[in-house]
Amino acid sequence: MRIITFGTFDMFHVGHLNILERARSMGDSLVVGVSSDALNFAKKGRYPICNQDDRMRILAALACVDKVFVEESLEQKAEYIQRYGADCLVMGDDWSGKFDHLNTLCQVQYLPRTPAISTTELIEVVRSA
Ligand code: C2G
Repeated sequence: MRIITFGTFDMFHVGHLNILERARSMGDSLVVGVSSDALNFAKKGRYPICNQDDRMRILAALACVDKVFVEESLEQKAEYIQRYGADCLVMGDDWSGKFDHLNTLCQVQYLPRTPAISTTELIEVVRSA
């Protein structure tokens, strides 16, 4: 079973590692769509701290990740699922319900987020240090 997931994975932290390891353990391979810098700018009005090439290199180096690609648009998930032959889409539960319409193409599973850590909180902690 091939699993697919998506994310920015900026300032990579243990919450990111947890969801990727859990996603990988649900199947035989894990493909990760990494949100492009441009997509982040469009979505959040700022660029990620780490650029997309570095974010992709970090993900590609993980034992639990088999393949990475650039996610250019949030609306292209159906196309990516088909292109990479994914059987299951895994996302954190901050996205709960948002991708249910894709369950005609593959299973859709939401996993609980790791509490008390996020890129936003890391930025705040560093800023106020
Ligand atoms: N995550 C988690 N626990 C945390 C923080 C993040 O499980 N404490 C999960 C998120 O739920 C998500 C993944 O890690 O599934 C990546 O998180 P982000 O980089 O914040 O992803 P996001 O910017 O939400 O981009 O197409 C969807 C987007 O690309 C998702």
